[in-house]
Amino acid sequence: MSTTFFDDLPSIRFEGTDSENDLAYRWYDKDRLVMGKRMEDHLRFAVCMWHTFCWPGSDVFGAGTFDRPWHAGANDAAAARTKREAALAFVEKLDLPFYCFHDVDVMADAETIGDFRASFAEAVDHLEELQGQHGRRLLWGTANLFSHPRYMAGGATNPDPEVYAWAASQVRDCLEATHRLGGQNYVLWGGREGYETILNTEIGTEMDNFGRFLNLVVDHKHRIGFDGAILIEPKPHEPTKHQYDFDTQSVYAFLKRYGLEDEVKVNIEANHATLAGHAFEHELAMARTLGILGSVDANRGDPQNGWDTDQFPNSVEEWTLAMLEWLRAGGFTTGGFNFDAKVRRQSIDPQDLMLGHIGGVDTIARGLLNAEKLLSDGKLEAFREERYAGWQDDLGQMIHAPDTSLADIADHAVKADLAPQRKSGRQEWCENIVNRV
Ligand code: XLS
Ligand code: CA
Ligand code: CA
Repeated sequence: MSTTFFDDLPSIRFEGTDSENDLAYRWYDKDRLVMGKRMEDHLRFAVCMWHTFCWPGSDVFGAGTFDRPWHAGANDAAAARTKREAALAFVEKLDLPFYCFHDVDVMADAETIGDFRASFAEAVDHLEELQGQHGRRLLWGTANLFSHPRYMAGGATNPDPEVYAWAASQVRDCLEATHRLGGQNYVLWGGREGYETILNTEIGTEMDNFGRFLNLVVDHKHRIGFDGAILIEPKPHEPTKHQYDFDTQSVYAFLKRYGLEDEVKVNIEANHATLAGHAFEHELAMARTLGILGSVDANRGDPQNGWDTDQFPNSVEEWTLAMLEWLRAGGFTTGGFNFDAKVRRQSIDPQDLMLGHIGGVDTIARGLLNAEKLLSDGKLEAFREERYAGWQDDLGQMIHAPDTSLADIADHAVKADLAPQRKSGRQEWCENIVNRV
């Protein structure tokens, strides 16, 4: 086996809450049964390529701060190979089952369409080997349709059909590679599928082109026999001012309009939920209710910064509420929790990458255990049921009967001289129940 950048780091294992070892899991005990299922099978954790191995620690004011050998020179074939080797070895050391990538994360830079395809194909051959060698699997793949200057006005919503066609080539290859590598999902985050100013934008044309693109992707998925899920990742803005995939509810409206509501689900990111002005658990609850919860990008924003800081999850409280919604949804089928998160740019040691993941893994595992307690204790569920019980009674049934009119309901209210009694919503009691775990 070749030597990789992370050779000096230990393998991470569960040691329990009494452990003094920083490089160990305290809560994530992969074989522990939670509601009849192993923790590892519940949580299906993934490490992302882009933040953890590609991002050099740069920001808009400064250059990269990390010393990674594959960043020393150009991103050529040799550098890309070293990076892939390091990445898969790292995921194995963390003992997490999955990883995720964009096409450009795993390959050498290439300008022409022919070189791009060749470089990506080489990367995919190598990844197939590495997956076997390290016993890791692909949670999802995605094509990057936002970094290259050609995509400055988007991929599927670009005013230029030639850019659209370039995007089609990338997505075809990346979808086929995801299928070949045993990927469980294929993600489309519409990074630049939005616009900056209405003065130069035809919203109708852009949305129809985007709808057409998605239909073509779904059609191709069926043609090649890929049985993973196609997922849209909502985000309200950044980089564009207005994005067509703002949040779960607007994505659902989009899917309905283009006839895709049974074909496409969502990949919900915690930080994108909060950027949209929602609680993370709201987005999960909405996706559950609409039947489109696919997968989750696990991270957090910063309560004082209004942008996508992509930090590692560290709030057990936030993740308890999230995991409650997630368990109510029945958990994942093809999805998983992907750490779309980056250590801060002053966290320059390789070990910091491990500490970030360990913290995120334990936060989510602990949230899961708390949510299990809340569900088995049953107080919240029973209270919710009781709050809506009237809908099972005669009036609730009558309101929903297909031949009932608005006048029928109104007449009932008048005839029965209805005087509804107010009942407490008991929010503080609910919050106290959560805090007890
Ligand atoms: C950016 C997104 C991106 C997607 C994959 O904000 O989170 O990383 O997850 O393209
Ligand atoms: Ca994401
Ligand atoms: Ca993000």
